Amino acid sequence: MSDFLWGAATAAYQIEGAVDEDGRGESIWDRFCATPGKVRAGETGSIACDFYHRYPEDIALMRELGIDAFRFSVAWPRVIPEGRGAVNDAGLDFYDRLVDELLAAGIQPFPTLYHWDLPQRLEDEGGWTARSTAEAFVPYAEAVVGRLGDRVTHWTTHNEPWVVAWLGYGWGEHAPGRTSEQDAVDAAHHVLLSHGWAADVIRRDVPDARVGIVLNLEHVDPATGSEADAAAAREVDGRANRWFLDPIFRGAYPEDVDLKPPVRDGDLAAVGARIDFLGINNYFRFVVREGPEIVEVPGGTRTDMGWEVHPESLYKLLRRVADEYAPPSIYITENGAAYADVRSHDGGVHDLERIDFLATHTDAVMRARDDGVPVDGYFVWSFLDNFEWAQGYAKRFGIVYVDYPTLERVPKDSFHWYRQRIESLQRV
Ligand code: IFM
Repeated sequence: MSDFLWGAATAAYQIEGAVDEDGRGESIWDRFCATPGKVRAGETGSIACDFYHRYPEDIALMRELGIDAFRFSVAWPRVIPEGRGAVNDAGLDFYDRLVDELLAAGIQPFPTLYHWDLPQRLEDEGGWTARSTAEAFVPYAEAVVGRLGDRVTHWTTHNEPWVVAWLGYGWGEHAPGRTSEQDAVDAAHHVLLSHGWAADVIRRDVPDARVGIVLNLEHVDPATGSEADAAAAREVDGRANRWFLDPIFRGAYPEDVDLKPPVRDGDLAAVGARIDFLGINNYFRFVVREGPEIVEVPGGTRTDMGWEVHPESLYKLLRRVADEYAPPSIYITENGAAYADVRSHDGGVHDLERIDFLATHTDAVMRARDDGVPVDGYFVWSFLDNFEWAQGYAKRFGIVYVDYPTLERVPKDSFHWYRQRIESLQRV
């Protein structure tokens, strides 16, 4: 079991704060948060967990936890504040220090180049609906890789292109808040294209690089045994899963999904170029009936996000991805649960539901691995409670509680449970 990586995941805008420091430019999330009515209670990421200043203390906690790897994202507006053009060395310095501190603690850095904080300047020029944003991603990747590539081997280009496209451009629930189906489709294609182009640059500049992309994938069950429900489930699967898996692994969008991406000659070869690993983020399954309509199954337990707890679906998802797409390696790059955690009289946070969630989901991952799925690591979402996008700070996903008024960190019971789980499996 020693080659299996146990980790924890985060993202820049959700934890860093320090939005006006060291030359960082404005991101679409700064703008979205400043727009009344977009984020719960008008909350913003301007302080968040103050990870920008407190990362040494947090890495000390990671060390106590015993994780092998830490997944974080790099903020494009820190590195190239205007999106394209001048590189801001002070922004890169932060990630340089972070990587050094992680390595000194014996923790492998797993950076993601894009976790949703597009420089606002690029959004003003069309954002991900414009091919020029995919072009701008390449020099940004070059700048980051040029600085960190001597110490970082595992590189992720994007986090959850489906969310970028549909929540950001299709349904307006995330920054930049647009509501057009065609914008979502254009954005998704340009995100995937920029992944392919950046992957080339990473391989060129980092000889031993392992390059991947992170997709949010969900197992889909039809609500009944009817043919109509099966067809509806296939439709949902097409838009949520196959529309991203097919171009990455087969170099083609699925023909049964009626969406028209702005594909030019050579694009699909770039998107479909070999990856070294697939990152899978998974939180729930879909149950679908004719419509298609996503339905809530009565009974069962749900997290504070209202998401059904269904570990068997993670097992099925992993088997299916391995059987149909054969990625050389898979990391569970996010899995976890939000619960309404409180600090109790004894000062601790007794998050038994999260422990149960993590125990059953890590069991499902290990079962898939035993059955031959090439899963090489598991990253819990999240290390810290953090800014949960449009839900602000109301949803707590961390295994470390953050007392926002003081920014004090309090390891939850799940932190101690995870430490033991890592320790016991490392010994196997
Ligand atoms: O907080 C997010 C993260 O940024 C991306 N994946 C899902 C998490 C929980 O919603």
